[in-house]
Amino acid sequence: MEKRKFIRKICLLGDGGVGKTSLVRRFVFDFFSDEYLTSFGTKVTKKVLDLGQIELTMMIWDILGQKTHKTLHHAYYKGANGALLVCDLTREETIRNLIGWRDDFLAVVGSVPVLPIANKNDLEGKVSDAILAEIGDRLGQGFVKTSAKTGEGVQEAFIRLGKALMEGVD
Ligand code: G3D
Ligand code: MG
Repeated sequence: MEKRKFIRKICLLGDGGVGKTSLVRRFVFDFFSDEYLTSFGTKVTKKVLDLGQIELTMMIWDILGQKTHKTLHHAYYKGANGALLVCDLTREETIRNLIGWRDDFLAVVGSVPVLPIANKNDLEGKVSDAILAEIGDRLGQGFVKTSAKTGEGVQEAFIRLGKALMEGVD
């Protein structure tokens, strides 16, 4: 049977240096063939996911530079269908800041799936699971732990968001 095809926009949100660009690079093998820059400093990369009966083309929007949720252009969020909220497990403030990233994003796009990602799981000096659980509660779901360096959890994170985007589509 022919697969049903969908195209969805997702944003990578989170403080500078948490590993957003590294996660995209790890996830998307054909990184150099399918990218373009927007005029307001964003890189967009395309990745096709095979989700059984569904072929989902993810347009992955990545902010360039060290923007904060307060300085980010709303054109970055506009039309997004979901987001990965990325923090650095060794820097507590990047975890707490995800609340602001989430709130600003949802204020622009409405109610869409977001998935919290705790990156740099390969490093020493990580914050306690109690802190992750506290912020996870406030975000409404637990963190997926990843390492863009080793690849741990990276496919799982994007595929989990992809499936959430396709929920309700039959
Ligand atoms: P950003 O796009 O969120 O700003 P980057 O973050 O992807 O540019 O990553 C920032 C730095 O963290 C980079 O190091 C990158 O190699 C490193 N990094 C990203 N993900 C991981 C990870 O999972 N584990 C480890 N150990 N490092 C990671 P540099 O030195 O280039 O600044
Ligand atoms: Mg980056």
